[in-house]
Amino acid sequence: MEDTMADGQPVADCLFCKIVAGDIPAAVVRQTEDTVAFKDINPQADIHDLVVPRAHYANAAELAANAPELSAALLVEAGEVAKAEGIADDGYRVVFNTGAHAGQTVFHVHAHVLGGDFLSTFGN
Ligand code: IU
Repeated sequence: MEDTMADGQPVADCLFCKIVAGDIPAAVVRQTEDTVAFKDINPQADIHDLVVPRAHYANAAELAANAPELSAALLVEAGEVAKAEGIADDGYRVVFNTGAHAGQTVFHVHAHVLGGDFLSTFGN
């Protein structure tokens, strides 16, 4: 798993830090003081957005351990994104992949917000 200082400072070669800074374009859905939400470039559902804190933390556990208020803000914002996308009432999924075995490829914590139709469930 990627190791960082966990102080929230931008990381030079981090893709999502570059999107937050506006250096790489993204289809932004919503922004707050603390977070940016944008469309996933390789959607796995009808609606598939990513919600990232502006501050850099490698994964959800690192975020929660070092910035608990920001981790709460990220979850609140995932709900706001679902509302903005019109999927809040029918239901949606929030996923945090953590580490290689989970398939995490970008080591700046991000909530996947997935919905728009029935999603496969564990075991069926
Ligand atoms: P993961 O949980 O680290 O596997 O998710 C990373 C996501 O970032 C994945 O769904 C990619 O499609 C997505 N993504 C993106 O939206 N824009 C990019 O430029 C790149 C990846 I690279």
